[in-house]
Amino acid sequence: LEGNLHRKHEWEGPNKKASNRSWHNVYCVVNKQEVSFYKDGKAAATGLSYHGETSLRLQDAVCDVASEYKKKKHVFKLRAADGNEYLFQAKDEEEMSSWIAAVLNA
Ligand code: I3P
Repeated sequence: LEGNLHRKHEWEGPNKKASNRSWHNVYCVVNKQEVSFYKDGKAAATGLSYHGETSLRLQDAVCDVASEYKKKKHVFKLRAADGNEYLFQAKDEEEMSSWIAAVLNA
């Protein structure tokens, strides 16, 4: 699965809050037990990642609706085994469910 999502970095490691905590529109690609981030679909095609970020390993990741996050709708959270945690906002419930399923099945 790939497409645009709004992303907020919450944790950059166990007990380490992310320093850049604002929401950004990123193009996300879930593939082969990894999620990769790009500025847009064109950048994804060239393989040039968003701000040079490395892909996030999805093995043993936890992904679910961010029911405790009330400021925005259709938000899900993804916590990777390395302690990175992100919030993602989809455009509606259906899109959110598709992303959660894609992450869990990656
Ligand atoms: C952040 C930005 C985020 C906000 C975050 C701020 O500031 O306002 O939208 O998260 O709050 O730190 P900046 O743009 O200056 O980096 P929310 O939208 O979830 O409130 P936080 O630090 O409490 O997560």
